[in-house]
Amino acid sequence: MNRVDTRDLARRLRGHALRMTHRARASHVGSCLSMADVLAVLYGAVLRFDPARPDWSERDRLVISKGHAAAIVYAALAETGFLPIEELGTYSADGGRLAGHVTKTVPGVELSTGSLGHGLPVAAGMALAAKRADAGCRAICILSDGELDEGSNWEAIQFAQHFRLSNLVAIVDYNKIQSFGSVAEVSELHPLADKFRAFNWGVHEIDGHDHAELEAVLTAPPPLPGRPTAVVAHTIKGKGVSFMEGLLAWHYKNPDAAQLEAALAELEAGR
Ligand SMILES: Cc1ncc(C[n+]2csc(CCOP(=O)(O)OP(=O)(O)O)c2C)c(N)n1
Ligand SMILES: [Mg+2]
Repeated sequence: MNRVDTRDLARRLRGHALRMTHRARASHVGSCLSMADVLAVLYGAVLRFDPARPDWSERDRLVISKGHAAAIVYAALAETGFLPIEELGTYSADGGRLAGHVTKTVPGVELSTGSLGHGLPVAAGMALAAKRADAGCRAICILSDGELDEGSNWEAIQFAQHFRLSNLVAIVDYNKIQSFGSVAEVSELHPLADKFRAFNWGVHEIDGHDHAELEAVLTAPPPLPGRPTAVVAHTIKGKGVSFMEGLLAWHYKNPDAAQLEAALAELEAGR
């Protein structure tokens, strides 16, 4: 994998997600922008993959458990050579393969997701299989914070430490907002890092928009040797577009033409 400028990649991913949700009149643009930096660092500097061989047995397995953020996941796959960039114009369109939630028939996607709470259990199974095969690859799962309301996650968190899945990484996109309210209102998670620690996970707690921090923790050995790793990534829903940041409404709303233009101008100005 060639080293890329991850900030530039993140900016392109944000631009794609804005255009895609505008064109498709689709929801979840705030969810996409929240994880743009995490995805850019993963694909630009961390993951082991080969777009010419999506099924390469030694690839790292990236499971996107917050499958509603599909637009930016497809954007990342297009920017890294799994899909033609032009295909992003078919996002959520009839007859296309880029469905509104992450779908496994798209090259580079490991698991269809959208029903929250399934990604981490499957990623734990992938990590266990890789460990038993001595394959040397990792399973990395991106979860949303609201998704941790699902009990299946906590079963997987317990399972993963028991089987000493040191090749498993859970990245929590901790933007403090879910679909009908803040995390604090719906089901408070604080102190989230301590919860993982209590389950015998090693934990990094970082700014999920800081590329240097992201790259450092995602390339480091497990902080708790022999155990899985949680990256509690503090983020801002809608990050990168001033009038979307931290606002619940952009979980559902899509940008109209004027808002798209304003958002793209902000991204351009931020270069
Ligand atoms: C099992 C399940 N219940 C409900 C939903 C509907 N739903 C879609 S996104 C979402 C929550 C969004 O908030 P969060 O999980 O924090 O994700 P974010 O967009 O903030 O990253 C919900 C409840 C779902 N997709 N799956
Ligand atoms: Mg959230």
